Amino acid sequence: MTKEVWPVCSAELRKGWNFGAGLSLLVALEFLFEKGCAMRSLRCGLCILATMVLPAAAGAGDYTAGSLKISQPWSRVVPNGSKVAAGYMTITNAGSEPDTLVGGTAEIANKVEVHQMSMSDGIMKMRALSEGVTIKPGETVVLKPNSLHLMLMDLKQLPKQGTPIKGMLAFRKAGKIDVEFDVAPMGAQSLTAKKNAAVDAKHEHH
Ligand SMILES: [Cu+2]
Repeated sequence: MTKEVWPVCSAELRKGWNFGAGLSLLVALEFLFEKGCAMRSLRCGLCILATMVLPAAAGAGDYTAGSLKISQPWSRVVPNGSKVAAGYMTITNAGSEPDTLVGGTAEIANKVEVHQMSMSDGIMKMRALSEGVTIKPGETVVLKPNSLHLMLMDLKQLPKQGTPIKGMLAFRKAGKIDVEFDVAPMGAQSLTAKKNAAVDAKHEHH
């Protein structure tokens, strides 16, 4: 299990790992206090294993809302003076009914809308999706640069790299879910863009 998890180890997963390690410490303390009981010791041993493995498997930036799984909400730094920033994430619908992301909130913005960017006559155009974006059963929708995104509008504060933005996502059926957007550097194409760029550069040298 861990073998499949660690190759995608990111800052997020390491955060999860630290959290897991903290829990493990608590469980280990309980284990020491209760060592008189063999059954309990066995149970605690299993707890330790579980807390060490589960946070890594779930990822600290993943959220569940009903049958929806929201992976790694993120944003990126924008130029000084900018009044808008974007929110990105991957949403998978594991349920049997469609659901719709209709909007949300972000602590740094007065307003959040669902937007779509598309090419029209060679020009990138952006429009608000007043109906939101629907995720069909079994479907995965990716909000990413130059595509679907949440628009954080009328900013009260600029996104700061490394400082997560607290926010909320609103779904028609699953309701409201609190999330945090991790903040990537300006122009990043994904949360792990730095890593990918390094890999690409290496490939170009071949
Ligand atoms: Cu937009």
